[in-house]
Amino acid sequence: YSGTNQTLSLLTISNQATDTLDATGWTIYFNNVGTAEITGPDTALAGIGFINGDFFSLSPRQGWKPLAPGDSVQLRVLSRRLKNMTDLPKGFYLVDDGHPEGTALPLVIKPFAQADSLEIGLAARIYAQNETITDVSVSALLPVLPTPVAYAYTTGVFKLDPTVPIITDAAFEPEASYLQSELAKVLDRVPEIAKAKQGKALVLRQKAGGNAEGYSLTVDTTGVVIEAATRAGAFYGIQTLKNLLPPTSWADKQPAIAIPGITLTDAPQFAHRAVMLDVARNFQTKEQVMKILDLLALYKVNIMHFHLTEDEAWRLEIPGLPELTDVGAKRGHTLDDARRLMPSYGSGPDADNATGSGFYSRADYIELLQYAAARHIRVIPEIETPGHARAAIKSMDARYASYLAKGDSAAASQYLLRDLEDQSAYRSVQHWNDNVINVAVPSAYVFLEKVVDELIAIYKEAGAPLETIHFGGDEVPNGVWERSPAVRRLLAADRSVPHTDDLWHYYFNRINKLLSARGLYLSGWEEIGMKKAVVNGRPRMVVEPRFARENFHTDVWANQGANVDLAYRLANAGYKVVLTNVTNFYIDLAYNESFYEPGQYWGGYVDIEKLFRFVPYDYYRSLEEKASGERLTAAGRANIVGLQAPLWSEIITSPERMEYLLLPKLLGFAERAWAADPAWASESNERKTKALYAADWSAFLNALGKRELSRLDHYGGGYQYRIPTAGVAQRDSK
Ligand code: NAG
Repeated sequence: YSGTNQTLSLLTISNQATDTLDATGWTIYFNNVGTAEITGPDTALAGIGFINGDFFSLSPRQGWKPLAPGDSVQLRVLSRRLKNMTDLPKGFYLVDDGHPEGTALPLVIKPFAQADSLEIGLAARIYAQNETITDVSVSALLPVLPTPVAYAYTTGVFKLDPTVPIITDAAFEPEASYLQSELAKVLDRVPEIAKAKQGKALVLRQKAGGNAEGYSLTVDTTGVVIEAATRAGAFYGIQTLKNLLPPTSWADKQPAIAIPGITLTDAPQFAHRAVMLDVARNFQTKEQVMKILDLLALYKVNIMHFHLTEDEAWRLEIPGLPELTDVGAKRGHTLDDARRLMPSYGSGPDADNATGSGFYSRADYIELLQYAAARHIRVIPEIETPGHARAAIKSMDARYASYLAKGDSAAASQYLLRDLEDQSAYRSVQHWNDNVINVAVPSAYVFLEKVVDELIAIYKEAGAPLETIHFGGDEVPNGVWERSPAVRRLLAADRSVPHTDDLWHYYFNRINKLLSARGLYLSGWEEIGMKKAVVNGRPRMVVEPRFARENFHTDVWANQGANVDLAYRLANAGYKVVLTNVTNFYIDLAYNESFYEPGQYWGGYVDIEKLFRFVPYDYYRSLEEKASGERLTAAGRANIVGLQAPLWSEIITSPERMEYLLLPKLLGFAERAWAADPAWASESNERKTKALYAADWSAFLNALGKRELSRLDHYGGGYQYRIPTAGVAQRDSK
């Protein structure tokens, strides 16, 4: 039963084993998003205890009767309101004398009747929404998504077959081999790369001038010509050519493929078109990341922001700091020993859990960087600090303990990330009380410098570009550092840091210097450009212009409440801004309010239209509720460097789930990041805006539904996607 704020659920524990579950001597552990308690008379039977993060225990109380094989017991549990399946507890396992390492308990979920009745209203609303979409005939579809700058279909069809060679200017040789390998997937023989043009050909030609990533493309009966100034431009011309092939071409190799004649010119609206992958909360293999990189390239995304470190894991091998991956990349049953981290997000007792544990070796990462670079995708690594850093902190604690045991106290504390005497008390947004690096201990900088230098070396060896390292900065909880002797010593010794609140700038100043000394610039979440202040008697975060001139890049995400205009305030103050708005771009948010739809919803629901309708230079127009605030100045406008869609992975426990959340939302994102601002984005007459928008949205959705989904079925072995605009969630979604 769900009320406005709470849900009462029944937890049934049934003994399917052959032994009796005794009255004492066992504990069941599980993960849950908020606190939950056993309620009513059942409190006599068992109690739920909070451990840390999202980790809980359930243990018997005096009233518990031994549970014979085949018997079950029901416990009433009160929790915050469970709105969708993502809110349900998971990762149950039992620890007792017979199972000291824990044994996973299968979980069966039985949704309550109320959940189904909600689906009916939702279906009706979506049905009405779908009725406004007009039909576009297949011959009039947009030729390619994201929408190109200009195009015209011409008569005449080009018959592509393996005898047609690829002819390239020297500058585009790598792109020519890429094209060759892509065509090898659709043609039954591999076309040649030839020197001179005789007859039909696929031509890659360098032509100076124009946008750095722009290109032009012509298809006629004699072949295909792609012209571009840069390798990136040629690469995007090739992506368009791939998109012009009938989607089923990717299903089977064929002797020939017909491509309709077209002339097309194109260039991106933004130079920074980023998708963020969080592989820390749940891990994804190198192969799966490569599969995603192929998809990003197909839709002209050029940056992968790689969220490699978190409270719940550290996913990259750093030579010289083996604990980061020996301990920090492993989750399994523990209440905190020095071998692994406790379970999170349902990862369970098994330290070999495929998404709870795992990391990229240095060689894996180099391979990923090279794979991305060949697809003109830059990989921005994120090292989350000073908050969201529990895995690193625990790993360095483990290192400390092992060197101390060997009697080497200098080596023990070399990279320590906390003040051992710190008495500060806090809880992070994700409920950790031990996830913030102490920025006053000198060893923290020794650690960060080591990580930065190793990262630089990895990129160098891969031959991949590295311009910035993202240092996180989000969600540092109140209360940190306040009762730390190391902080007190720093405040006393350094006049530039008069107060704990000034530690923020002390810290990012040092990180900035560390990076700029190595020719890199600093990126972070919006908080790196802000400071704590008191406004109208209330504590509030305000823009701190101090670093604006240092070329900091901020990813502005929490555009809600008093911060609805924060992105524009930061841009106007001089910060380079990547619009990462939770309300429109957080693709980890559930598609809609269906109980069966996986995803978070703290920033609202995000379906494909939320991404499609985003207006970068006036995003108040894109919000569900009327909002206004500071507007972009001319200088501020120049500081909007691009757009970003993050995919946080708290609930992404399989590659299928990852693709389901990413697709087809990614296409809505690519449209806004690449295509020019549509006419409806700046039209002031409301009636005209609506009409222009309706036509555009229909054009986009028809191209998506009548062509792109079929491509996603076949391209790269096929991707899982959610059917766009359909009201009721696909219940078989893993
Ligand atoms: C925010 C957190 C992030 C979390 C996400 C889920 C940012 C910058 N921080 O609370 O750690 O995974 O939301 O949507 O987004």
